[in-house]
Amino acid sequence: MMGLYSIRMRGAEGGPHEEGGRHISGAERIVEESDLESIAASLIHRALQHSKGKSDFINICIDAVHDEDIMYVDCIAIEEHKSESVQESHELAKDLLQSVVNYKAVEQAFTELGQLSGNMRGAILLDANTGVRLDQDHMRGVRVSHMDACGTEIRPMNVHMREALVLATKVQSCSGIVGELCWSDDPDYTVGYVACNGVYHRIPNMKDMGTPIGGRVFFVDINRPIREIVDYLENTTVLVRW
Ligand code: PML
Ligand code: MG
Repeated sequence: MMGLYSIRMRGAEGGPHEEGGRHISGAERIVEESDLESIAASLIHRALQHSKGKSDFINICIDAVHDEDIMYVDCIAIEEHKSESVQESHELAKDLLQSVVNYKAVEQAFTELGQLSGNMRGAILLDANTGVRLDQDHMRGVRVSHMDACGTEIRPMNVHMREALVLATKVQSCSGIVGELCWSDDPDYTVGYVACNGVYHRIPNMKDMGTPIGGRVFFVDINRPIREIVDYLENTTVLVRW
């Protein structure tokens, strides 16, 4: 593919993120030059019409992607789970994560997400053996970026799932990361997931309807410099093949 651009949007209310604004929405695509203008318009629309509020700060950043810098990764497998309650969902998520993450670190992840007083733009990084927090900027976290999917979608999915699956696939492809836990910060979206062993475990009822706080935790289990992991997640361009 030639002529691709990375386009990234982040929107906040009460000023820019770096000046204490509240994170409203972030999204990104990797698209052909001819699609840039229409995608920019749709990203601006998202920042302005979000269920979490209306952004009064919107940052759009566009840069060309060079073909030789793109990594292609196959989409991870999807498993749909059933659950009747938040408690049942959290127990299931904990069981799944414990195949790759120490019990203490799993518990710590739920504590961290449960204690958030506001939404982070990025994810929390935890040591999979000890549960110790590894990322440097505790307000921002690690923001996975420079990714999209290519090819024909494998099945119908809503925008939440599409974006989460792309992100989770990039994160699973990062050497040193063994698992991920996520539920949405959108008050009206309660589906979340656990990703581990190359599988996206989609779990309903990960939080109560109306809860405006959510987030992500990545579990690190390798002696690799954190800076390398963060650099891969934030800067390496990954296209997920459906
Ligand atoms: C988000 O919206 O920030 C996370 C969404 C998780 C998507 C889960 C799904 O529907 O598969
Ligand atoms: Mg969101």
